[in-house]
Amino acid sequence: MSAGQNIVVLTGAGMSAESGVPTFRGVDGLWEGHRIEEVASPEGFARDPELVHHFYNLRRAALNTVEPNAGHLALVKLEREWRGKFLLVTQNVDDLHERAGSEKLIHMHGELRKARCECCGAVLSWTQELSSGTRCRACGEIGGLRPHIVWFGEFPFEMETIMSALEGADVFLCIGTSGVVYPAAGFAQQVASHSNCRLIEINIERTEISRHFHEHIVGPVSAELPKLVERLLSA
Ligand code: BJW
Repeated sequence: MSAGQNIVVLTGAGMSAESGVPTFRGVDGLWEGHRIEEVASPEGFARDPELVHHFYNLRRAALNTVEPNAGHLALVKLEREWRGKFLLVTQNVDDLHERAGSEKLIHMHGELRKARCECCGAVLSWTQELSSGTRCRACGEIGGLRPHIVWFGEFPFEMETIMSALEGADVFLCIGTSGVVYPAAGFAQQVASHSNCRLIEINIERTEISRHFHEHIVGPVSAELPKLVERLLSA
């Protein structure tokens, strides 16, 4: 199937669940009693910056304890062996795709291991804790650094590149996302409406967007994605 065909892969929290990164809307979907919308918004950060920094500090530190799973590795194989254009778009802010070896990758919701300075705009690699008292390495200002994360109400990164890849996609593969957060939740419908693109979803359950897919594979990514990649590469 891969000769001259373009593939876009979208991943969500279910991609990293088996690596030990909690999803947002599962049974473990609350964080210390807070919904994600309360901590992942500019309003939440303005209201209580230390709470929001604490949330991201814990999650950044937790990245040290997790590893890519068989699903991440399968996508690396797909990228290397696919003969058409390939783009991996992740909503995840962990770095498991790049640690597995993925290269053509867009983090549309940002990255936990980066900080951004609201004073000078610098985007800095960041593996330590952040607080309202942290000094920016680029401009020296204190208090301007925030997680380099797309919060509710903010514009996701690299949307032009993503939209153009979706327009030219022959295969759209959607993995481990509940399909409730836009604009990513709209990608499947968008692709289905304007092309002959084949749409495939992998999830442990049906989602809000399953009806748009030609094929809905039920099961965990670590088991189902390696099988699907073999099938796509041999078609
Ligand atoms: C497995 C598995 C296994 C488990 N194997 N599967 C009203 C209507 C429509 C839209 C809006 C509205 N009001 C506001 C909006 C817009 C808003 C939005 O969508 N809100 C909804 C809640 C309604 N969106 C925004 O504000 C976005 N910006 C925006 O829209 O700008 C304007 C714009 C318009 C047009 C074009 C472009 C821009 C920004 C959204 C920012 C999202 N940020 C977060 C948090 C930051 C990151 C962080 O802190 O980590 O991103 S929210 C959170 O949800 C996170 C995720 O990336 C995102 C998606 O979640 P995901 O990945 O789907 O996770 P879950 O937990 O929901 O699902 C996991 C799935 O995995 C489940 O289905 C499981 O079954 C499955 N699973 N284990 C396979 N082993």
